[in-house]
Amino acid sequence: ACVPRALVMKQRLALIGLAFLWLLPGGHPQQTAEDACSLHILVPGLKGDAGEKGDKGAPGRPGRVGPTGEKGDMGDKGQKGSVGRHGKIGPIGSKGEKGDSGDMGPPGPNGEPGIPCECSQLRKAIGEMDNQVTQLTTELKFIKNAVAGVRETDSKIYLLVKEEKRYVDAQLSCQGRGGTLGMPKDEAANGLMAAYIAQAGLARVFIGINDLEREGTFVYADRSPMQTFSKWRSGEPNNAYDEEDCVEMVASGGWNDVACHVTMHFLCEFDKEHV
Ligand SMILES: [Ca+2]
Ligand SMILES: [Ca+2]
Repeated sequence: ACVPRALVMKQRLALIGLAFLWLLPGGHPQQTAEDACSLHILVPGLKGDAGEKGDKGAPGRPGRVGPTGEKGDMGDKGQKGSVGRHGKIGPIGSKGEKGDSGDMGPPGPNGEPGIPCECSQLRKAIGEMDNQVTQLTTELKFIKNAVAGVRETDSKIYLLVKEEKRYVDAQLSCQGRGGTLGMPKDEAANGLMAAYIAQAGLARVFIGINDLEREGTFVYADRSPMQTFSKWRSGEPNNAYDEEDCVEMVASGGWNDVACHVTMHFLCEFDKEHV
């Protein structure tokens, strides 16, 4: 009854082990089980007096974490912190709208005096430009006439120039464009020129026939002599007042000798080869 249960179990196991050992041939009997039994089978003595109080023990291990407590009241607001560092530079913004124009600035200082001009050269240049303007104006008139319409045959182009000129100037004007005053050398050419004059609504124009060099001997503007063909109106040429050395054509196609210094419109002709 004094032996604890665990010890009894040990004793039984020891006895079984002992029985095995006895059965084994040449085996050595073991004393261990018997010793262990003798050690444990002790009779307790009388209870002694209470010992002195021992020293305080070492602190125990921390206990388990307790359940979450109830939420406490909010504390007072803390003090404002110091200003933080500058942040990074942000992305470039979109382009703004165009602003209003600024006020006009003050006038700048006067410039330094210029170098005296080569006035004679400038005058010469200006004079040349004036001439060019005059030339271009004349050219423009010619082009206007040309746009108004020309007449042409297989070999010739005829142009009525609606500028009033004396015979010599009229001839020069035609020559300046590479032609001469119109020279009707046959019926066909004369008819065409007459129709042209009539359609233009003109009464008379200078044509390229004259007897300037030798009275009574009419030649064409290119100095070629009269051939068999002529279209003198009746009674012409009459050399009236002894001064009629140039020739006009009237709208019907007839010729008449007239004074060269009178001014009237004129008719130029151009060889197509030379245009
Ligand atoms: Ca004459
Ligand atoms: Ca006459």
